[in-house]
Amino acid sequence: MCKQQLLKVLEVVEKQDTWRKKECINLIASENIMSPLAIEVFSSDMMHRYAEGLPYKRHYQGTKYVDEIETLVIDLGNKLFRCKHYDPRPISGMIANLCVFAALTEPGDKIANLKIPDGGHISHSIVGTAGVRGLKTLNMPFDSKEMNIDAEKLKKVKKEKIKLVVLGGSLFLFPHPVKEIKEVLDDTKILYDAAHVLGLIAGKRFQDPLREGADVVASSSHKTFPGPQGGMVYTDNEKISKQVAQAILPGLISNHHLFRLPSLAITLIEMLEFGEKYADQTVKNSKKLASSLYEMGFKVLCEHKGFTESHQVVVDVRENEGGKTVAETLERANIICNKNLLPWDNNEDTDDPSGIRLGVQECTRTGMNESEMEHIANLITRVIIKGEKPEKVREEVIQFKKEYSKTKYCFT
Ligand code: DSN
Repeated sequence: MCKQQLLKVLEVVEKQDTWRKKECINLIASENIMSPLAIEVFSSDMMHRYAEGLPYKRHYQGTKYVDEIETLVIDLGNKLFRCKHYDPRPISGMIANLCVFAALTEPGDKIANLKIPDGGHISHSIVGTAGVRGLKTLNMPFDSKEMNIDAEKLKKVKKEKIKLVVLGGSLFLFPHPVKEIKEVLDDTKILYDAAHVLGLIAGKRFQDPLREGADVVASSSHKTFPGPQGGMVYTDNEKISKQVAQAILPGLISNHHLFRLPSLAITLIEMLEFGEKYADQTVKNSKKLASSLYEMGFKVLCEHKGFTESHQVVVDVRENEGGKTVAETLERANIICNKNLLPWDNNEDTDDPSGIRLGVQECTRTGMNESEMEHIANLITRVIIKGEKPEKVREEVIQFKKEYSKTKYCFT
């Protein structure tokens, strides 16, 4: 029995590695692949150890090399994101948001957020992390044609007592109007959730939230930023950094999953070296995938704005049987994306929303450029619009993927 289960574990892992890594076109906008070097250092002895606290001020002995790596990570984070206080300890993007909520709000306070169908992440909402903190929420006005926050209309809610504005999100095509919102809500603190676009920010290809007026940035480390799964918070404000540090320990995280740190260090170095080229190609690719899908007959959002300025392409597939069926049909062809709520959906439509969301960052990391985006658009069109059997297209996808087995924009 025991042996059978062991063999099962090995078999399932091998299947995962073959299928998702070697045979699929991966278009989930919140995923990425680490570089070979980052993978190599991922399973160091640090995975077994404890190091509560800050480097060289730990609550445990035996941490001298962890201290060295974490100090390096902090220095590299400050350099890449041009900030003064980079903290890599939050163990996920949601926890990073919670650390900021714990630092800057009290239960009962009100935050301004985006509704989930407008792109807000669940952690910004009362069904998620904001609710766990006991916060109330005020949904910011959203222009679904422009796919952005309506800063003008936000002026009307200025009188509402808002403790924190949360920008950034999961459906994120265009830079948010950080500067305009700072002007409207002057001394209200702004948290910018950079999880989706962190790699583009690092590559100077999206927006620069701290320079535009955000007080603090929280993020995960594994979407457009191709690091190990985890989180981070950064700011220029010393007081906020100390409040966040207090929220981290003793508040929310004891040990901060040390095995991530060497891989994070490698990723930060590689993003300093290759980040601009990678971010640039990512945005070129998303624009090309979007325009190709549009020309082939799909209702891609925001044609009038060039479709996207991020890694994401958003398609309204109500005419094509809806988000659930389209995403499931594409999976049968080994094209992996997710169904997604769009602004005109209700929260309750989660099981079968209007849209699909495609992210090109992982394909870009494997060396795909504009011509490959056109090819992918064609494969999607054949399955969804022309009605070709997904299983037949899957064979072509497997062959196509063989050409893209290496990771680019990194040291080899
Ligand atoms: N919900 C995830 C996504 O945007 O895919 C991120 O946590």
